[in-house]
Amino acid sequence: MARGLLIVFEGCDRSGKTTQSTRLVQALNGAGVAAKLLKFPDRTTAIGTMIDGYLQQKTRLSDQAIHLLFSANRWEAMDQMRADLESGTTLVVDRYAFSGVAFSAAKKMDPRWCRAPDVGLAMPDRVFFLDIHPDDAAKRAGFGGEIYERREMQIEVRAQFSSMMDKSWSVVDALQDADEIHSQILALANEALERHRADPAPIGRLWT
Ligand code: FDM
Repeated sequence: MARGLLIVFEGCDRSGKTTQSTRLVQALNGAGVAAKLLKFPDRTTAIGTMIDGYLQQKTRLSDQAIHLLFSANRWEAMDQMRADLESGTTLVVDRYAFSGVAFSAAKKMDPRWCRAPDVGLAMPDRVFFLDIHPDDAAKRAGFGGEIYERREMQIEVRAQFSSMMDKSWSVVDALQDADEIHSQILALANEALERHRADPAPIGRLWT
């Protein structure tokens, strides 16, 4: 049996990642493809609780410490993720290490330092970047008051994401109708699954 694919959604706040990642998993499951939804940060773990306190501005942490906690939150999920992928389950992940680098680098941290703790994570097979200008995103629901929900920060984050794109990324215009976005992404995901079935490749290691 072919392993599952690791599919990642990235984008600025309120770009529709949660809606679209949920819909993709539902569509894949409906078509008989084993798929599971994950989200980073996973706020349900002990590390995730610390991250949640920081994001909600209840606790303070240095830029370096919070960056490493975000990375540790991915590493604590990695054994299960690899096991799921190896057993044929496709994982659809709402934010991943690219958010880790984009948000920290937007705070003027060294991008090379930011990448280091995530080196060797399971490599995404496809990244869907839901692209929206932060001014358009701001017209959606109001900012929730978390620490990074500021216009200047979001603009810098978007620029950081752009600098990380490679051929595994697809940029999707997030201003389109949600159904249209879903069908574009589903078509791209199905294409990736078909290519993988025809020519399976082992799970790669990120940034190695
Ligand atoms: N975020 C998310 C980071 O700064 N680093 C990371 O590694 C990850 C995964 O946390 F502002 C930021 C991005 C966002 C915040 O994300 C919480 P959600 O998707 O709103 O829960």
